[in-house]
Amino acid sequence: MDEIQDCTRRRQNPLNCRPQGKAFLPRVIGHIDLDYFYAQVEEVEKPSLKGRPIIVCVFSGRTEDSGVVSTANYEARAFGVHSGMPIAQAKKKLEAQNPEVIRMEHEKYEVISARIMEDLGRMVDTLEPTGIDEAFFDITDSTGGDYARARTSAESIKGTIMRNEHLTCSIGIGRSKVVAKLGSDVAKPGGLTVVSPEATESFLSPLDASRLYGIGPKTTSVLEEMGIRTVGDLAKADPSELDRRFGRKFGGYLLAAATGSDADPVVAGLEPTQFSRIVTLRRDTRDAKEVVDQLSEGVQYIHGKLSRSGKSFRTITAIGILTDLSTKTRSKTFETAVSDPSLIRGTVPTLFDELSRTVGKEFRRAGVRVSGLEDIENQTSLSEFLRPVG
Ligand code: DCP
Ligand code: CA
Ligand code: CA
Repeated sequence: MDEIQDCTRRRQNPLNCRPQGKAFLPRVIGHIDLDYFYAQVEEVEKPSLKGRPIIVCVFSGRTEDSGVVSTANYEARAFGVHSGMPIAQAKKKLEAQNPEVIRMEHEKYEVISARIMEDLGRMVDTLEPTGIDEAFFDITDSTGGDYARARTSAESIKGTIMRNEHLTCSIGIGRSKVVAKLGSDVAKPGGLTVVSPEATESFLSPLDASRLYGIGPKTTSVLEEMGIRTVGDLAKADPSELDRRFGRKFGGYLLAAATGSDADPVVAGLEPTQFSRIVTLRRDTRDAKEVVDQLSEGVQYIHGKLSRSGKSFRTITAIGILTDLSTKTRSKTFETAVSDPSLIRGTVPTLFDELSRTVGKEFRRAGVRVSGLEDIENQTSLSEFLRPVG
């Protein structure tokens, strides 16, 4: 707990500490990002692909190969393929490699993302998802500001995602969002970077300033004009000169970012757009009734979530994760948002009946999701809708 005492002693710099009583806890902020996400999901679904170059593509449909690469695994990246590259160009680079070309299925990655965010939400104090495969989190309270405990937490997060989804991720831990984000960047793929408060300066200073969050090519070239190349150079820059060149707000941010003292808090995720629950079945089965029975508590949980949040929903989805780890879903969407939770209990068995008839394998895990959430006010619930007026 030396860090806390130290932080308390350095009362002059409470920026990256959180007051707790008379002391300050060093903030412990994390950033997690899944590795080559869409492509890794495809590998998990079909392990025989592992080791081969994979490109996940969005086909525009105009000609056979028109469209762009959504992402590629590291085997494909080794040949210069990257996100956003035209498919034809990527295929050319991989001509001699026999690449696996896969059509992007957004829904599939969404389901997995939602499951991971749910697991994460239970393991951290505050979770702020920032994209389909990444999030900031705060574990200051649960670790007591102790960076050794933070390492253990991060390892257990990685372990949970590996156990539940067979996916690797990269995590950075530090005293600010900027440090945490850089930490996960340098850890990529598959690593963990823990930057304790004392190590912040030596971690940041050799890195290129262009790697700081929010610094694009334009800012980089102005910084270069000023003779600033590394984060260390930026930390030593004249604050008034930075203000003059970039304005007070961004100038101030640059200096804070470069010293790892940006104070931006982790803010709990935006309004939920869905509620879901997934369970691992007691045994692999294709029997829809058996699956639905084991989901009873999950459905109860979603009922509770809906009524506490005052939300209505439009879509109910049955999710089946099969023994080969592929994810299959079947949904029902109502014409108007509905708020009667008993509709879930009524609909889920039918959806699983259909699902078990169409999939050729047994279910290993199963779940239910309601999505298309809207605030209940101004909504007509289906039961109201069906009730004769007057
Ligand atoms: N994505 C996309 N188009 C882009 C960039 C990304 O469709 N131009 C999708 C596919 C990615 C996912 O978003 O798998 C996450 O994006 P990341 O930038 O985190 O990239 P990856 O996860 O693919 O790779 P990395 O290991 O570098 O994080
Ligand atoms: Ca990623
Ligand atoms: Ca990402």
